[in-house]
Amino acid sequence: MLYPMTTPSRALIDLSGLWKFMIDKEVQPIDPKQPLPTEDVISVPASFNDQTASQEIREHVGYVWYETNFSIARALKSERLVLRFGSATHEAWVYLNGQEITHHKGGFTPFEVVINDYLNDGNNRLTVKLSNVLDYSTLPVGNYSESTDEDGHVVRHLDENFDFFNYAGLQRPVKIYSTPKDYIQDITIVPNVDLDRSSAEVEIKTQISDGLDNVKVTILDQNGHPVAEVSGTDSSVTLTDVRLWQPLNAYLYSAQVDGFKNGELVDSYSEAFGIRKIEVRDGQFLFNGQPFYFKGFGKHEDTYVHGRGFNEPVNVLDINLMKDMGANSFRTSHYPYSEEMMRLCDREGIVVIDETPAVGLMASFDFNLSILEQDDFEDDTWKTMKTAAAHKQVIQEIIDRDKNHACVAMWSIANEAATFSKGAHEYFKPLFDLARRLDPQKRPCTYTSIMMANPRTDKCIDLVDVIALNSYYGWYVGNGDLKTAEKATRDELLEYQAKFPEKPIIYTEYGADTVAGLHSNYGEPFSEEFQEDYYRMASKVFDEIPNFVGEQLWNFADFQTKFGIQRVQGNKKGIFTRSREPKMVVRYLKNRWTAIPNLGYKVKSDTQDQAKKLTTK
Ligand code: BDP
Repeated sequence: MLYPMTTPSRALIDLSGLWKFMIDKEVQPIDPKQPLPTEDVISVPASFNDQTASQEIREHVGYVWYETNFSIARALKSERLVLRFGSATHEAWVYLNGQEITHHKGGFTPFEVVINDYLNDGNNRLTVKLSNVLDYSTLPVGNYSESTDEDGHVVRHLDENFDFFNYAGLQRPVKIYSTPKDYIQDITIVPNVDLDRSSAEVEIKTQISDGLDNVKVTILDQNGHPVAEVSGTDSSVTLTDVRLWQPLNAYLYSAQVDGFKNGELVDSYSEAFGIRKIEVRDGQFLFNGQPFYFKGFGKHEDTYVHGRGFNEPVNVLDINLMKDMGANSFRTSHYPYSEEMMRLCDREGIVVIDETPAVGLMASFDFNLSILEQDDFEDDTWKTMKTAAAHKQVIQEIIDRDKNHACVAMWSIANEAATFSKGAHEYFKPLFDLARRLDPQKRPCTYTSIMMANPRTDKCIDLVDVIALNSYYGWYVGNGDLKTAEKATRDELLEYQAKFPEKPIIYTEYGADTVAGLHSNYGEPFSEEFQEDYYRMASKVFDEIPNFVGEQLWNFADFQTKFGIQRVQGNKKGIFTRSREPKMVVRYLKNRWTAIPNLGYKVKSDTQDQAKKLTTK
């Protein structure tokens, strides 16, 4: 799916700004044929939750309504006009001038609809009804129930089956873009790199509407100089002396695609891409032939006031803070992030593990590992969850959206699912197959596993290319006891390595809640001293394990969660506060990470030869 942008043949109208807003109390029906019966406003894009002083709005479960008005410049009227939502969380019904024009379920991926047939000459009223309900059929997963109040009205209850606040609303940009009537529908780019020759065969597939009869593709280097040209909707071009897209050293080419009709140029679109090769081999994650070491974070889209809403200055700051610390990567825990963030990472050379919103796929929580170790252990998860259809949809949508991004190095199919329970393999196998089939760049796939799933209990490790572990020894298991944690961490990693020697291992979560400003002479849990001791302990073990190729800690910053006795205004495992002030541990990690090279930190002998060849070029 193409990102909406202006080109010589396309215009863009941004509908950001103040929209009318109301929660639906479900007392009186709301008629989308009429203007919304409210004068209250909310800012778009952003979550609605933290923009008012009302607890009722903040914690509302059910439906909310948005409305804005726009008109279309006369010059654009003859064009094909597409209304596009960066996301609408979690389910949307869209009405234009009172008519329902589209519906989309899933709160973290874009969708669009052609609006020409519904437009008025003058003012147009765009109304959106949203639901923030999550249940056992949605991703993320929510524990949902209903009751009735004393007046007989339905009261909806949602207990999130995950550890982040259920922010919702029109959280990403809403835009209208124009294309000519005959237009370029999609572009797929696959670079096949020959590292020895410093060349690449770049495949470019273009989907076009029926009216176009020819396509010309010009490849431009990062300075905009043409380096190759080819025509046809299914073309391939060989580039020599290529500049590789490397972690923290990005280089972007672009494919300028021109669509023709009877020899006349009709539509143009320019898609950026990087040339890089990703392989998983012999317990290593190779980036352009060299062993890559992930240094970075699990994150959230979470900031004050914006909630989960698009906040570009904070995105820029976060990437700058990462680079300053010597970090090179993050995971889009626990849902696809905004397209703008992916485009930023393409430019900055930040490596992204791109995660679906599959979080909460676990019916029970129990650290009694001896029960789990029984071969036929089964909890209720795979009988209760009805998420397979939603899961397929999000895999399709995330790959469709992000397939060309150079920054995306791996797909994460789920976070902390009940992979230790009978039924998990049957559930996940088709999803991994689907992702592998759909991804034109055939990136590695993984899921991040919960501690209850270990080398003995996890039933799905055969499905992953990289073992990605969320581990909390010293925090949730043996809180405060770093000596025991060190041994447990080492033993577990060695066991994984021995059992699956060909699969590289990374940590996708490890961390300790830390209250900024809380200090302790005794390094007690929750203090900044404990957080630093905890990370020092983990780092020591990581460096001992040859197949351990990456540390993504939990979390980049403190973030908002649902209420809970373990959460004081949210999760405090950030190494930065929610407003991005550093906790003490940042200095330690900066020293560690700036000393660890992005490529070649843990080199095995055969890749050493390959690496030498490359560096002597
Ligand atoms: C893991 C989850 C993550 C939580 C984290 C924690 O993947 O979403 O926020 O633990 O408890 O279970 O801090």
